[in-house]
Amino acid sequence: MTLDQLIAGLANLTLQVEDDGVWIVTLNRPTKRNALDAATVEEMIDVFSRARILGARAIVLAANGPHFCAGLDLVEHHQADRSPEQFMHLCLRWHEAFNKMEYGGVPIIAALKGAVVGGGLELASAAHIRVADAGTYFALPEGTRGLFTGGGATIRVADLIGKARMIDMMLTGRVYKAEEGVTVGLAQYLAEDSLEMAMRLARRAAENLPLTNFAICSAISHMQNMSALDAAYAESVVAGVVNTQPDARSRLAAFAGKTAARVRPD
Ligand code: 1HE
Repeated sequence: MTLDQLIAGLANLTLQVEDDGVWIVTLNRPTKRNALDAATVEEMIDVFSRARILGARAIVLAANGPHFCAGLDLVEHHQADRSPEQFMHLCLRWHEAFNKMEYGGVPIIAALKGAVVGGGLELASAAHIRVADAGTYFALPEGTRGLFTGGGATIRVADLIGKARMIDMMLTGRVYKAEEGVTVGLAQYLAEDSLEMAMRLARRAAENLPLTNFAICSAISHMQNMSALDAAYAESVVAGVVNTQPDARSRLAAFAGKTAARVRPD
C-alpha cells in the first residue's frame, strides 16, 4: 500500500506528512469526542503497522475538538449488544493497534487535551511520550460504567502510575488534572500548547537515526517483558546492531573531532 492509498482509506483519522518525515495522525471524530469505534481501531492498525515502512521518522498523535479521546464508543457498544466472544475479539484489535504503536519502532508523541479517559488513556499510554496542556484530565471511568479496561490499561497505565493508583482511579472514578497527572507519571510534559510542544519533540526525535529510534521505541518495551538475565542478553544484541551501524560513524567522527555538540544542561 502506498502512502496516498493509506491516506485515501482514512475516514476517522487524518494523516498529514511533513517534509522532515514527521507524521501528524489526528483523531477526527470530534462530535463523538473521538470515541473509539471499531472502524477507528482498524484505521489505527492500518496507519501504525505501515508507518515505519512508509518512511515515518516520528509521529504526533493529535485530536480534533476539545477532547483527546473519550475511550470506547459506548453507543456503538450498547447498540451492538456484543457477545463475550465478540468483545474479546474487539479488544484484541485494540491490542493489535496499540502494540503496533508501542513496539513499532517509530517514536509516537501524544498531544493531549481535555478528556483522556478510559480507552482514551489506554491509547495515550501506548504512545512513547505524552504532552498534556492545562485543560487535560485523566480518568478510568470503566468502573463506574459497569465495565473493565480492555485496551491494555492493566499493563500500560499500571506501568506508568503503579497498580495502587490505577485501582483507585477505577474504584472511585478519581480524576487526575493535568499537573497532578504529570506528577504521578501519566504524562511527561505539561505545556501551554501540547500540539506545538509535541511537534517540537517529534522533530527532535526525527533527527535521530531510524535504527536507533527503532531500538528505543521497540527494544525497551520488549525488554520490560523479559527476565533481567534475558533482557541483558537482548540488550547486548540490540546494542551490537545499533552501535555499529554505518550511519552512526559520521556522528562518532564529529565527537572524536570535537565538532559535535556537548551535553549541557541548557
Ligand atoms: C460518546 C462518547 C463515548 C462522548 N462513546 N459516544 N469513557 C467514558 O466513560 C467517557 C464518556 N464520555 C464523557 O464522559 C463525555 O462525553 C466527555 C467528558 C468525554 C465529553 O463531554 P462533553 O460534554 O464535551 O460531550 P457530551 O455531550 O457528553 O458528548 C458529545 C457527543 O459525544 C455525544 O453524542 P451526540 O450524538 O449525542 O452529540 C456523546 O454521546 C458522544 N460521546 N463520549 C460514544 N465514549 C476496550 S475497553 C475500553 C473501556 C472504555 O473506554 S469505557 C469508556 C469510558
